[in-house]
Parts: sequence; structure tokens; C-alpha cells
Amino acid sequence: MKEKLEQILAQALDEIQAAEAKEALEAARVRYLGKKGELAAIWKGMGQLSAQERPVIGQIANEVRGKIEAAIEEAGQRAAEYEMERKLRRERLDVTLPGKKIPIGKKHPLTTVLDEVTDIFVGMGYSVAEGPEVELVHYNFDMLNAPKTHPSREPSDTFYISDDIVLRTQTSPMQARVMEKTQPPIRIIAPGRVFRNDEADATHSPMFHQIEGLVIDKNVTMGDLKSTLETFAKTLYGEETSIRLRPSYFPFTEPSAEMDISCFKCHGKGCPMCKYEGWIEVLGCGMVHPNVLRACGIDPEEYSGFAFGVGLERITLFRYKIDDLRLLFENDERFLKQF
Ligand code: 2NL
Repeated sequence: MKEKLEQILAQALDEIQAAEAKEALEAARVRYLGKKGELAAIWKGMGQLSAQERPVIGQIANEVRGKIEAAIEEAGQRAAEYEMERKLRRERLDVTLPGKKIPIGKKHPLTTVLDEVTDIFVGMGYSVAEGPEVELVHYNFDMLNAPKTHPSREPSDTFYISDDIVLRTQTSPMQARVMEKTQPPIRIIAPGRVFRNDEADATHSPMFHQIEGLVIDKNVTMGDLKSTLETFAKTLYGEETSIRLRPSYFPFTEPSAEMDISCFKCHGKGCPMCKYEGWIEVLGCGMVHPNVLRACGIDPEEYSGFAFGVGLERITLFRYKIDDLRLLFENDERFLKQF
């Protein structure tokens, strides 16, 4: 029996030693230490031994069990390390493999120019005001000194939601809302979508974007307007750009003007871009009409201000020398990829 136990021990240790994976160890444990295992068989045979032999064999059997258990324990740690190593080898990353390219989008040209214009004015201390695209006639026309009979109020020019609600035709109503709520000084730009009942062509779209600016304070003059717009034009179109103001008319400003910039292509000499004028019309502007100030609760005797409105599409077309406004809205990747 003693020899049998020694043989079991030697065999078990060999087997445990040879086992690399956890599964092989578990098999060895069942085979030697399990309920139906080799040692259990020895215990069962113990009854046939004499009273002197029994404790001796029992002690050896216990020692063998202890040794096998210890060997399994130790081999278990080895197996765990082996498993980890195998896992690491299997999951090794090759950092030299070429990566998968994820296509990254970019800003739409309108967004790029809007961000630039916003930066210019934020840099001069303006805040950005945004408001509803669906607007009350009260703010879109009445507050802005538009005569009741003004042609821009006609449904042939303006989209009506109901008798007193329209899709805003400019972003001025937003500025009127700010003036109504805030006492001067006010320095804001109001960018956003505007809507006019126009047929789409190379220079028109029923939906486009406007950026308006408004400054109200004491002693604001046309000189302030001119220098502000000059800074704007030079920043956007280059230091060599000059501007000129031509008299114009808007119901909400008096006096009113159109601002031209010197042609960025021929620098004033005359070319197809500027239709041989040397100048390109960029925006409308003027001193805020006293009626508008009064309607918004600002005293025109105490305060004055200037305002301007720029078509974002128009300045974007110039900026990138695009010849058809519709390209900006078609979302054709072949076009958009170029910017
Ligand atoms: C254009 C150019 C313009 C304004 C917009 C404005 C806003 C307020 C008061 C006075 Cl709240 N004016 N905005 C001024 C001049 C021109 O837009 O071509 N519009 C048809």
C-alpha cells in the first residue's frame, strides 16, 4: 500500500508538472483527489489493513494528499501566468499597422464666413443676439418704421403665417426686441436665417442669411459707422480694400447708405467681376431712425445709433469667387469639398 501511495504521488506530480492549462490541472485534481479518485480508493481499501498498519498508511495517505494539493496550488499560479501570457500574445496590437481613416467633415463656407464676421465684431465688443425666425408683424415691420403700405409687406414679398405673423424678412426684429428690453449702450450683431418670397436664381433665394449690426449710445455718429465698416471690410477682404458709402433709403435708417468695397479682383481698375465699376456693393446701413428708437423706448434726444445689414451669402460668394448662390444650398459634396 505504501508503494502504491508513492506511485500515486509520483504520477500525480508528473502530471501536474506537465499541465500547462487550467483544464489539465482540474482533470488531475479530480483524478487524484476527487471523490472517485485514486486517494479515495486507498481510503476505501484501508479497512483490510491491520490495526498497526492503518495509522501509518493513513498518515502517508494524508501526506500524499497534502503534497498533491500543494503541487496543484503552485501549478495553478503557473497556469494563470501562462494563461495571461497566452492572452497577451493573442491580443497583441501592431501599432505599426496603418490606421482606418475616418472621414472628417468640415465647416460649410457660410459657417466659415459667419464665424469670421462674428469674430470681427466680438473683437470690437459686440454681443451676438439670436431670435425667432417666425416673427410678429409688429416687430418685423411696425417697430421698424415700415409704412403700412410699404411694398415689402405684400404677400408677394413676404411669407405670412397669419395676418400678424410672418417669416422674418430681416434680423432687425431681433434687434428691436433687444432695444425694447435693454437701455443703451447697446452693441450687438444679429445673424440668422431670413425669408423673402423670391424665385431662386444665381443671386436670389427664398431663404438666406443676414447679419445685422446695431450700436446705440450717446454721441454715436456716421463717422463711427464708417470706421466700423472699414475695419470690417479690411479684415474680411484684405488691408488693401477701400470702402465708399453711397446715399440710399431704408425706412428704419436716416440717413441711409449702401457700402461698396473696391473690387478685390482688379483693385478698382474695372473688370467683369465688378462689371467694370471698380466697386462692389456689399451692404446697407445708416443711422437708426428716431421713430425706431422711440418705438423701442429709447429717447432719440439722448441717444443715437447706427445699424447695418449684410447678406451672408453675398459676402461668401465674393469671398470664394463662387458665381451661383444656389451652390451654397445644394449640399453637393463635390462643391463643398473645395473649401
Ligand atoms: C439691407 C441692409 C439694413 C438695418 C439693416 C436696422 C436695424 C434696426 C434699426 C435700424 Cl433695429 N436698422 N438694420 C439698417 C440698414 C440696412 O439692411 O439691405 N436691408 C434691406
